[in-house]
This record gives sequence, C-alpha cells and structure tokens, in this order.
Amino acid sequence: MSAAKKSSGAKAAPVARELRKVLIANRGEIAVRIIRACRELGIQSVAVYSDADTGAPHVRAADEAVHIGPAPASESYLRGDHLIDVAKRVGADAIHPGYGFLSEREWFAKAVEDAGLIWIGPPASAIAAMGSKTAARTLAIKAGTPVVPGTTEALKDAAEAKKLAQEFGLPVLLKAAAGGGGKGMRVVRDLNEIESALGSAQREAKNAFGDDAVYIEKYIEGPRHVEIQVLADKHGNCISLGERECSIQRRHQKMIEEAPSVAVSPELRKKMGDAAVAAAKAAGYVNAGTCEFLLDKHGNFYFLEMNTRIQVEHPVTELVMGIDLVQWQLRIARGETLPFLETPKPNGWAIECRITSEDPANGFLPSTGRITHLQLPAGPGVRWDGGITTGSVVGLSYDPMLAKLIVHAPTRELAIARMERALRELVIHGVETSREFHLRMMADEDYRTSNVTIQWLEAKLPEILARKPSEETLRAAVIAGALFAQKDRGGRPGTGVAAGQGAAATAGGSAATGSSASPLSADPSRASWAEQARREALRGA
Ligand code: MV4
Repeated sequence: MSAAKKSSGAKAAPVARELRKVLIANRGEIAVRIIRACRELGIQSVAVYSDADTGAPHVRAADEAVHIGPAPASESYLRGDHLIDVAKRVGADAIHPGYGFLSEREWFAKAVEDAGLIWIGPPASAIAAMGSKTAARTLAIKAGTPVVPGTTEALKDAAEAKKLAQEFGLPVLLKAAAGGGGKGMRVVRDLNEIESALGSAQREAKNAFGDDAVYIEKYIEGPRHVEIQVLADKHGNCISLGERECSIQRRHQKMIEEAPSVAVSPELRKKMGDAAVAAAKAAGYVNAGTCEFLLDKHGNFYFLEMNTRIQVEHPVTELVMGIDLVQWQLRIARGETLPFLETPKPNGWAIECRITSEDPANGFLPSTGRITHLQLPAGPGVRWDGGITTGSVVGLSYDPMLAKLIVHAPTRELAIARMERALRELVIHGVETSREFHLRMMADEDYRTSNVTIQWLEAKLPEILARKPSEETLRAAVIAGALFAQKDRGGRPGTGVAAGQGAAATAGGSAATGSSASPLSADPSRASWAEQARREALRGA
C-alpha cells in the first residue's frame, strides 16, 4: 500500500493562494537557502537583519532587506509581532521562519495567519501537539507508531516513579514533558537514585520550560538516532522521504549527518516511513516535518518526537531523494499537490558536515573574530550551504554554525572520499572552525564503517583529538613552522635566508592550500589547532 493516502476526513481542497513575496524571519545559511528556493520559483524575497548582520550574505542575496534591531536575537529575530508588521509593510504575503528562532512557536504561526499572511510551516495546532512530548507520544500511540515503553502522563511523585521503574525494568529515563534537546532528562540506573533524580529533573524542567511535568520511559541503551523526513500537502497527501542517520552528535548537537543510514534496509525504511506518516497524519500535519526515532541494534525503532520545521540537515535528503524540500515548502504553502505518492529509492549517498566556529582542540569553545579569508570547495558532488563571506564578523549573538558542507556520491565510501577532498579545499581564516575535526572523522575507522551510536562521539572524542593532525594540516604546518623559525632568527620570508626552507620544501610541496594553519594569518599563535600542528611538525622535521 502506498504511503500517500487521502485522509478520510479531508476538508474541501483549500483555494490556491498566490505567493509573490516571502519574508524570511531568519539569518545565516538557512535564510540564504530559502532565498535561493524563492528565486527559483520566481518569488520575491525579503531578508531581515540585525545590527550584527548588516551586509551579511542573506541580506545581499534577497531582493529587499529590512533592518529589525540590535544584535541580541530577543531584540531582533525573535520579535514576532514586529516581524509581522514588517511583512505587512513591505507587502509580503508569507513568512518563512527557517529553523530555530520562531519556527516552532505556536503563537507565532497563529499570529502570522491571523494577520492574513501565509505561514510557511505546519498548522499551529500541529506545532502545539508535537511541542508537548507527552501529547506527541499519545498521538503516536493512537497512530500505531512504536514508542518507547513509558507513560504519557506526568509523574505524581517518587513512589509512582519507583513503581513504574520496576515495571519497565532499569535503567529508566526521566524526561521533561515540555522538553526536547535533552534538558530535564535523567538516566536512573538504581532505584535508590530515583527520588533525587526526579527532583532535579523537575527543577531543571521548571527552569528551562516553566513547566515541571516529568514522565518516565525505559532507557534504550546504545541506539542510533535515525529520523524520517515527511512532506504533507493541504490535500491530505503525506509521504515519507527516507531516513537521515544523525548519531554523530555531541551534547545534543549533531555534527555529521548522512542519508541513507547503513542501519536501514529497504524493508525497515518502509516500516519507519509508514510509522512517521501515521504520526504526522494523527497530528494533522502539513508541510515539511521530521519524526525522530531511536533505532536499536536489533532493528527495533521507537518514535521520540517530531520536529515541526525544516531541519539543518535537510540537504542530505534532498540529494539522495532528488527533491528540493524548501521549494516544496513554498509550493505546499500556496496549495500545490505533492507530485508523487511513493518514497523514491535513495540515489547514492550524501554526507553533511556542520562547519561551526568552535575550536575542537579547546572543548569546542565558540571562537569569534573576523573571517579574513574564505576559500570554498567546489567540483563534482559538492554543495556549500553557507551564511558567511570574507569579512563576516563571527560574534556570540547567534548559533556558531557558519555553514554546511554537503557531498553526494554513488556510494558511502566515495562520499567519504569526496568529503575529505572538499574539506581539504576549504580554507577559513580568522576564526577556529570544526574543519580539522571533520577531517579526522573522515579518517576514523568506526566512522568509515558507521560503527556508531548516539554515545559514540562523546566517548571517542578524546582519542580523536589526541591523534596526529591530518597529513595535509601537518604539511602546511611544516611550512609555517619553518617560517616562524626563520622569523625568530631575524630572517624575513622571501629573502632567501636559509633556515627552515629545506624542511619546508621537502615536506611541503604545494601544501599551503587548504590549511587553517596558515603562516599568513595575523596572529597564528592564537590558533590552537595550528599551534598543535606546528609543534607536531617541528618535532618530526
Ligand atoms: C531517549 C534515549 C534513550 N532512551 N529515550 C535525547 C533528547 C531527546 N530528543 C530524547 N533523547 C533521548 N531519549 C529513551 N527512552 C536517548 C536519548 C538521547 C539522544 C537521542 C537522540 C540523539 C542524541 C541523543 C543523545 C543522548 C540521549
């Protein structure tokens, strides 16, 4: 049976609405991505920008741009009422929220529609239904979508928690009903710990969400995080578009995503796809959404939650499914019908590396500064979804994700080789980035065989960071080391003072390309990766 079915209670087809101009209530790479989709559909785009984003790529890319306030998001990108006023003032007929910011605020979706604008996202009621994790579980259960054994009601007290923990068997997980993203979560492995764990989970939930409701689930050990993309139109059609493997994460931040997953067979893809579509339909879902699942090593899968937005990692699905998801968000919003009813067979393999301004060598501490040099990878099967340019100032007001590097190739092995090649081509000077981390990941044996779980990266990270820098970083570092040695002796590069040149020539070759350890950056001694690499290199030189 096809995953696309008309739901029996479908209302009369809504009248198609014209989409001439879209305001994008976001910034960075996702704003640029949405502007590209608008342009391809002949839709005008309006960017908004804070003081920190004057002249940013999304501002330059859009047809119009409106200043909306100071750098802090609370005074700019999060001012929903103001954004709606701006949309009306410029004559936009729709708002696209991107991800983050206001994208999953029920009140904003409702306010946009109440203002007579088209909301490019799911109905406010679906956002609300999936926003409560217990409500989402209730919906999933009703839809026949497998969920982790557990409750759908808040726990009353520790005695009840204890009784349920005995019923499900230890370990159990206490979770905030209003939660998501791991806040207000406690693993309990010993019944004696349950009372204090419940107390702290409730306090954390209250602080983070203003709601101390906590429920209990059996804790699934060592699973993968696999999510299913869905698209639903306004005419009752809902299709699944395969899975994304998202297990490579750290502190609930995904680092690398791919499609398909080595752990998902065609049969499992069909089962998980049908389960995701059933949950989406139960929520009255329209537009693009994602059902998150835990997948254990036996192939059992459990619905966790539904993300009611376009996600950061949507490009890997676009590449293997041959579908432009953001274009379809716009088409669905203006009333178009989905053009096919079956999940396509994934074509090849796609991998996405999140390029963040974080310093892997320094606990992934956010790095700030001005991007003094940016050289982008290109060539076969390479896609760059970025929100930065040379001269961009990276501060602390927003998320550290600067861009996504995405590759597509016929097989997973070729995709890894292609990603490594593209990472080598990438040059970002001025801030520390996750680039070197990703290079190391592409060489990691567990990653290369996808022998991973949601806990894998955090356990393996110390070892990955302790390894020798990539060959290519090392080569450039030898040159840097040589030049610094020369400088220390009072020589100047290019003057033919000999010290170090031999080492540079032997080990260097054409090495300076593609390294973040450039000898030319203003103060390379501040670049900890570069410094580490240089020391390594000098030791060997
Ligand atoms: C779980 C789980 C194990 N067992 N539930 C993390 C945030 C929220 N989305 C749900 N999460 C988890 N729920 C049960 N019953 C493990 C996690 C989890 C996780 C899930 C997806 C991706 C990364 C994760 C990292 C740690 C824990």
